[in-house]
Amino acid sequence: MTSDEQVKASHRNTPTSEEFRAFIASGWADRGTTPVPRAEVADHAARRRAALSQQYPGERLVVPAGGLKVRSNDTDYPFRPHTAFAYLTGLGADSEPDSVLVLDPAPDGGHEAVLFFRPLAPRDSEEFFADSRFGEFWVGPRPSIEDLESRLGISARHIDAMPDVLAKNAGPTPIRVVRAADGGLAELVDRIRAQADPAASVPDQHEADEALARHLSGMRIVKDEWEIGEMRRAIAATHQGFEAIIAGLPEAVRKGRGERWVEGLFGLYARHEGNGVGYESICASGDHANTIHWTKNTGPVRAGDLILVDAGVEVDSLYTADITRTLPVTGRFSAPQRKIYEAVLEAQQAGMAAVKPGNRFSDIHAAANRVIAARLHEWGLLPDGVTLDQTLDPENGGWHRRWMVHGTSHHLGMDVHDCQMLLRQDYMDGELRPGMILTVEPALYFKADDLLAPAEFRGIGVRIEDNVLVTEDGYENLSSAMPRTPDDVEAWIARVQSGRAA
Ligand SMILES: [Mn+2]
Repeated sequence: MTSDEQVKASHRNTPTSEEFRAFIASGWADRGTTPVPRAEVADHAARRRAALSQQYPGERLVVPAGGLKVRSNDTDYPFRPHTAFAYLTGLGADSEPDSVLVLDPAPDGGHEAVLFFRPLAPRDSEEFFADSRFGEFWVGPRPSIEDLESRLGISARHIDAMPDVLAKNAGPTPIRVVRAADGGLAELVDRIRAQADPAASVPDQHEADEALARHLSGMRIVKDEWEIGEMRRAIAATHQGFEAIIAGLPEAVRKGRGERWVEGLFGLYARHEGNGVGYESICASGDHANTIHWTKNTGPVRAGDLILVDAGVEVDSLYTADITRTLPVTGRFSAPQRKIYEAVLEAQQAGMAAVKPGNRFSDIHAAANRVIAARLHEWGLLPDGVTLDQTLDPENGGWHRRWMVHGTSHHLGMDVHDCQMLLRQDYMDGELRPGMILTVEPALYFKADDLLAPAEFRGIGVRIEDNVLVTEDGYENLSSAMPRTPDDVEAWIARVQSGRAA
């Protein structure tokens, strides 16, 4: 409900006459009355709201979409709703900024869900033609209240009615709000709570808000069949984007500033196939691969180097893939590149083998890391006298981490780092369950200026990342269609660049 304030230029204010306003409001065809069909996601979202309702009997829950964020003056960043809002409403990329989902406790138990938003303005309003942020002339028609109700199977109301609904019986009715989604709305809820009970502890209220956000984050940890389908679509689109990159590698080398060319190729597919990229693409050629989150992508793509691409398409429902391939720019791995690549691949296989119900999330990292540490030990890179067991000692070891500092896995879904708010006991130490989707992404990084690395390794960074579904008896690698072994990667590049079909 609280988009950033825009800086409007006073020199653009144009006075309008009553005559003009009547004229511009008239002479348009009827909007039509065909009901919007119910979305497939509506039933899933209803089930999610019902599960949430059970958890918080008698409490009013406020889940905002968030507002527009100003990029400069009167232009905004593209809008993306808060994930909890999208999960509970089924609205994805097409969400309206400033919408708010309220679960209001019903007198007979349970909750009534109401979606507050700014519906389509009538044509005789100033907004219709004069509001560059929300007006139909400027950004197109928004849905009407009836449109959203029939599409989502949820009651909808004008956003202006929301403050009174939030304040109703605010004394006896505890209210929780997802604060991170919309700071302005969180402040409004704070004021309502303070008015209803000035003696109540604000830190306790904020802790209750936090607990709601954590619960919402954790609710998404096991994906249903519909969500798994969305993930498959995101991964298939990502696969296409990677093939576009492979096809474009020779041109990326030729053009200079090739990392940006690669980023652009992927972005084209991400926008065409989905809502966009699920996170800023990492297009890291040569030594840039050793910067874990290299998103500047300003460098050249050079023949003979590897290019590490970590990218994912976010589909319109906001589920995103997160895949990394490290590709030889000219189609063939050199001997040192292959040696490092094979160690990382072996670690990834070990990590994936640990993906099964009953194992803990952290077992994946432990399995992959054991391989990474073993190879570094075997190559003589750990300090003299440090054994494999010593470096793997969680308290006093860790020498191998110089070449692999990050975790091997994270949950993946509507957020690229999904379920991020969970506590350690439910995330790192949590048991793997069927329906979870996570990444397995070990790596080895040898910086160009790393004097402890063999000269032939310097400037080589390799990461391999796949998206894995926990099944009843193990895992399914959802991105297995994208080649991973060095031979398969070489054959993949040759096939795509020759224009042959798979
Ligand atoms: Mn990742």
